Amino acid sequence: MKLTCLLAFGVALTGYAADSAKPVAPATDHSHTAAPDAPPASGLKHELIARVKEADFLKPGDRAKTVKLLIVATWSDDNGGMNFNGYSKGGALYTIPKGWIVEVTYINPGPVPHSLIVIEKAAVKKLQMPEPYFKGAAVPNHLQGMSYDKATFTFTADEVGEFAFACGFPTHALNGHWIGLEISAVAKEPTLKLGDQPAMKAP
Ligand SMILES: [Cu+2]
Repeated sequence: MKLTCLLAFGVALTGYAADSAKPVAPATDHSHTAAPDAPPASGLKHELIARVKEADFLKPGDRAKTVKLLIVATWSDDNGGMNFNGYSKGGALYTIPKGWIVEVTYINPGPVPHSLIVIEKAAVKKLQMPEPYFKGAAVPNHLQGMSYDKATFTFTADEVGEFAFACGFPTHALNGHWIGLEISAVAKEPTLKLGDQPAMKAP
């Protein structure tokens, strides 16, 4: 099992290295060479996201003006795994009314370290991440990232503007590992837009 994990880790790293040099998805179909009980080539720990569905990405909070977000790194192979909830380069967008409290759960089921931090949208082009824009709006050790793990953080969306949920691991945001966060003075409730789908509300 240990050997298998190391092998999967190596494959994922190789895939990532290739991806950062050339923006194409790494080959992930090694099923014909893998043992029947081997994890997929991307090395995901599926138990971390076993019961997660798209409807869990945005849920009502337990109190008024509170919302729960679930943001999963490496949800799909999109952008070589450098995606959140399956989207990269701002392809998904959370809209939160100003003043709401945002409770974020972050999961990385994969072996490649990622993290999550709220920054101004313009900062996704920076090589190094700034500090979180809102107080507390990042997972611990966001520059180091974490693999096979989850973390939570809460912040108050007390300023209107265009922001991003970005990966704080150096160079990842620059390579597209971010989705959008708009804090709105006019939105009445939180929504999530995934790609071209209509914006969805919390169920
Ligand atoms: Cu990342």
